Amino acid sequence: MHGREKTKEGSSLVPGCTSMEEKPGQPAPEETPSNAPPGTVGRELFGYVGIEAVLDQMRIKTMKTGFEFNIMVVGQSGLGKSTMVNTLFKSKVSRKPTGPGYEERIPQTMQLQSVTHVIVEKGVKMKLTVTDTPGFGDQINNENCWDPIVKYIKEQYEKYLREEILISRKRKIPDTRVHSCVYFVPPTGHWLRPLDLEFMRRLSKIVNVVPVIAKADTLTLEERAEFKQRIQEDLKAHGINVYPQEDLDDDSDDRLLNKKIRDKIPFAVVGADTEHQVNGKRVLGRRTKWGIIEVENPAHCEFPLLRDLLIRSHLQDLKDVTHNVHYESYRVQRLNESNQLAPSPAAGLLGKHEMESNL
Ligand SMILES: Nc1nc2c(ncn2[C@@H]2O[C@H](COP(=O)(O)OP(=O)(O)O)[C@@H](O)[C@H]2O)c(=O)[nH]1
Ligand SMILES: [Mg+2]
Repeated sequence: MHGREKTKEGSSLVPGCTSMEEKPGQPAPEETPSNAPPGTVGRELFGYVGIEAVLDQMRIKTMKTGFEFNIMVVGQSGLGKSTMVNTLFKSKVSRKPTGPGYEERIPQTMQLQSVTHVIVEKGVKMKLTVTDTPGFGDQINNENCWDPIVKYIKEQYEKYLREEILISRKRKIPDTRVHSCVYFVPPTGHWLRPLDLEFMRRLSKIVNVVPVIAKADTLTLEERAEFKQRIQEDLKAHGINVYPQEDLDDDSDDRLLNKKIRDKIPFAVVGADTEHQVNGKRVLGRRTKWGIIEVENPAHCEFPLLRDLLIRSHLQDLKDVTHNVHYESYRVQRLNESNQLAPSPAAGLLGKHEMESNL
């Protein structure tokens, strides 16, 4: 399975073509020896092909169509999920103007709700959607508290699948699939609770899970480091494969880069949607008795690492893994089920009741 298929400049586009240094415009040598090994014929015949021009075409196309990226936040009530959604949108991703000391009232989240912002930067358009989920953990019995979230994630795969199997497909299928699910761990400083382990175990099978230590300002730096290590051990011991999944690293470059990230996960984050004046600059932060904790300052917390991973360095990889691994296993499972249930695959897939009973 190829989770991380990336197009690297000048590399694997056409494996046999090594004649990039040949000058454009030069006539291709025609005299291909008849005993040439198979595979060299095309190269000899075409000479310089100019395949790297495809990179410009891809860039222009992406700029024109833009791209969609969907994040979901999950975790117990009161851990700062809704605040984090606001932090993401108010931080340098797309700074919304707010007055000093401005505080937006965050109502308690009662149902799944999505906020979408279209961000245009240097001509590239990104539609960023963050889905906020109601917290859990308030009930005495938390059994099956993951059901609505798992259902939502699968419903988005189902929507995509239904568009994909249509005979006349849309040129671009709207993508509401969750590309990354940020899981908030309470800052207890102890081990992971069985509830969090079970929740993440289930989620990690269907979506890219990025765990974070919530409200990290309530822990000292030493406590954060210790807790982080315990969580890493706990996840490993329980076989929970969070993002970036080790078994999906394609090559040594990937391994090197992702190892650094894996060592830092879960990020110890602080959320805030209030701006303060610090040294003449407006910063997003939380006022505490020790001063202002700046959420965008890497010396204060790891929110910048989370944002960079999601929106900068790993955005395309999160999308690739969602499509090639998570969506793919959903698709295979659904088509297998339909084949067993119905004489024709499409007939099975299009049965509404069947879909609902499967979610
Ligand atoms: N100390 C601290 N408090 C936070 C942080 N993020 C949010 N809060 C506060 O925690 C409370 C619950 O936040 P909310 O975003 O509604 O949590 P949700 O239930 O997970 O959506 C609010 O009073 C927030 O101001 C944080 O990083 N640190
Ligand atoms: Mg909330």
